[in-house]
Amino acid sequence: MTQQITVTEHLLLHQKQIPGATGQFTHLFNELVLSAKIISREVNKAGLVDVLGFTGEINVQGEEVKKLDEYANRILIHRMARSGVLCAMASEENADIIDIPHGLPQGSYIIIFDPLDGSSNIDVNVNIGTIFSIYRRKSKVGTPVQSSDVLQCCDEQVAAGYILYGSSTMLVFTTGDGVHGFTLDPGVGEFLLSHPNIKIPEIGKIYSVNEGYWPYWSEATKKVVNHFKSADNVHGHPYSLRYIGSLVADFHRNLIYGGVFMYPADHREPSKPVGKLRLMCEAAPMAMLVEQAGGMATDGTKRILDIVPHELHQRVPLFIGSKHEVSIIRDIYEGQD
Ligand code: AHM
Ligand code: MG
Repeated sequence: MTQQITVTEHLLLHQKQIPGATGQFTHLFNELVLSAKIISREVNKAGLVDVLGFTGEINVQGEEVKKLDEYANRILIHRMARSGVLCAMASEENADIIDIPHGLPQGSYIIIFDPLDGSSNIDVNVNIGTIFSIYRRKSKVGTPVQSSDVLQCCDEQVAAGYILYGSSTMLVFTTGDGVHGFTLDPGVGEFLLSHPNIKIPEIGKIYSVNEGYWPYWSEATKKVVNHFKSADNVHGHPYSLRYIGSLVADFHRNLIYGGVFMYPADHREPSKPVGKLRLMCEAAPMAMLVEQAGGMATDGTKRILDIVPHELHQRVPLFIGSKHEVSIIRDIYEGQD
């Protein structure tokens, strides 16, 4: 650890610099951090569930055993609803906007999350993560929340980040003043500042994409991927391919080492090409992070943060990472129009 500073201390120090700050945001974040610790504890014992024979529909307490992603979703909804500073939530796991239950105090923030992204990796002990995105409502406090409060332009995010459940648990986030990484010290149960002011290298050496979908890609997408596979690029040799299939882990590696993550639109559905990743709970928060770290995020041609969502679970192609690689991708797609 470079400094023994906790995430709460970091926020309090930062908050002092914001005129008119009320402490609501710090409160929201404290609830998020506690949820992350609870989810991390459960993720860490996921393998033991089999060993100890707790699988199946009913556990020894007679309770239904929930899948880990459902558990993470429940924890987040339960804790965040009681933070007293939110007016609405949305989750990748829930079709609609989640209202704050009647009778609980409310505030002006909105949180959108993917409770456990990459959850198909849980059974094989591969890294997974929680992704979050925070907005402030536009309509008047005390009036019913409008869908336009949730479907705001992605550039209106006030904070975004993820928790990576890996060899250690890390919280990486931005409130618009750079990207900071905190590592959970299990001995003291605190996230400690381990990666202050993360900057993504301007030029990377890694490309990350599920190349198995090659037959479903457009000619432009094949050209993009060929650029990184060939020797005809800035390095004079092919890039390394690294793909975990877990966005948080793939993104985190490229953030630190430099490189580009791609999830292009494809023609798996014959109707029209579509990306897989969700704009609001996956692409937008990662886009805010990468820009704050000095990188770029586009849907091929358009900046992700310039997109105004028209629905909660909208999907989008995603190209995100170091400036050099994302610019090359944009130039290739723009040249194909
Ligand atoms: P999920 O939200 O259902 O977990 O799916 C999102 C995940 C991302 O973590 C990852 O980048 C992507 O799906 C991998 O998809 P694929 O298996 O098609 O490569
Ligand atoms: Mg997801």
